[in-house]
Amino acid sequence: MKRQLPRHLVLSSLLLLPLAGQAAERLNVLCAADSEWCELMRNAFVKETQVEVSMVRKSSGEIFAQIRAEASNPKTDIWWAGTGDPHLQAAGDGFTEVYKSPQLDQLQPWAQKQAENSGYRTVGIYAGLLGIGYNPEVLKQKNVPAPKCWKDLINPAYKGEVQIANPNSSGTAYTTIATLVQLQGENEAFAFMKKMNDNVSQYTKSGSAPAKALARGETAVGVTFQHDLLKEAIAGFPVSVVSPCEGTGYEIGSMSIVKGAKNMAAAKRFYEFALRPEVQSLAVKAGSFQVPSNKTASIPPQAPRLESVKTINYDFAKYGSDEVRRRLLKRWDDEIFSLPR
Ligand code: S7P
Repeated sequence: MKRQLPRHLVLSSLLLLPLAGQAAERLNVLCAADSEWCELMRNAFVKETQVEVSMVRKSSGEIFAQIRAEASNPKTDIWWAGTGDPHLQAAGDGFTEVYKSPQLDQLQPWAQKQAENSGYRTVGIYAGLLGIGYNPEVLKQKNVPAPKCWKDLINPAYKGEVQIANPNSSGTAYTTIATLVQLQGENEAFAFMKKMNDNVSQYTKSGSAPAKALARGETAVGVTFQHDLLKEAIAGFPVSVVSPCEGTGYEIGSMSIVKGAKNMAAAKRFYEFALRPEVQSLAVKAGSFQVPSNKTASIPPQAPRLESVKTINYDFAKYGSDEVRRRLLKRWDDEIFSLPR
């Protein structure tokens, strides 16, 4: 004889089915901005959408390496923030998804250009200027002058007093190499970096670490983004910001959806969320002073503006290409990182 469940149990199990089947929406984010801003974005998105977000902060080069390693079985859905070159390299290598946001025409021309350059596999979310920082108190103690130009970084007076990141992990440091190469020519830039190596105390993992070391008085001079230096200065630390006299490079901080993302719908929700003007305007609450890409987002009054200093005409398509980024990083490993310090 067939055994049957009591009728009331069958009904209640049926009623439970859609609930049980409806797993909470999830999203895995790799974030390359300052951890305070990453956290703010995560909390704001969770509050609005109730999506379960797992977010990890890493430097741009590290994220690129992770996404490349996971390409056949992606664990990440969206890569938010970080310098644009590795986003462009990932686009060129086919690791990221083509997606054209309906908000694209609301973005600054440089953010739209970043999307075009990548075949719409990435998009600009903010812009930031590269610079040199110094701690005036440390310089005074050592009785050395403040740097004004890139060329000052090879002054022997700064021996052991310069911090800059390792370009393999750090997008900031790769932006610096690409900037020096565009300003001086490739061989000249490598000769310059060799001389600068005599002054470098350490190549940090993260690009903003030199700004934090300056704030703590652990180094006299650091190369990093001007907004990361400004964050320390605004927090009250003795950090001064210099836009190098020869001209400087800049980043188009970017965002990309990972190809084959397991949570594609949630990734697109986050993408649209991150392009909205009121969401971009939140950055200042986390002490992030980049220029936002949405034309109607508010620009923090302290934000270093691209048009206010001498900038190079940064060739993002070239320096974000797989061939050029890979080659410059290898050359840096072979010719600079291998040198004694
Ligand atoms: O802190 C903000 C910021 O400078 O961090 C991003 C950049 O990837 C720095 O991290 P790494 O150099 O460690 O990769 C920039 O995009 C952003 O402006």
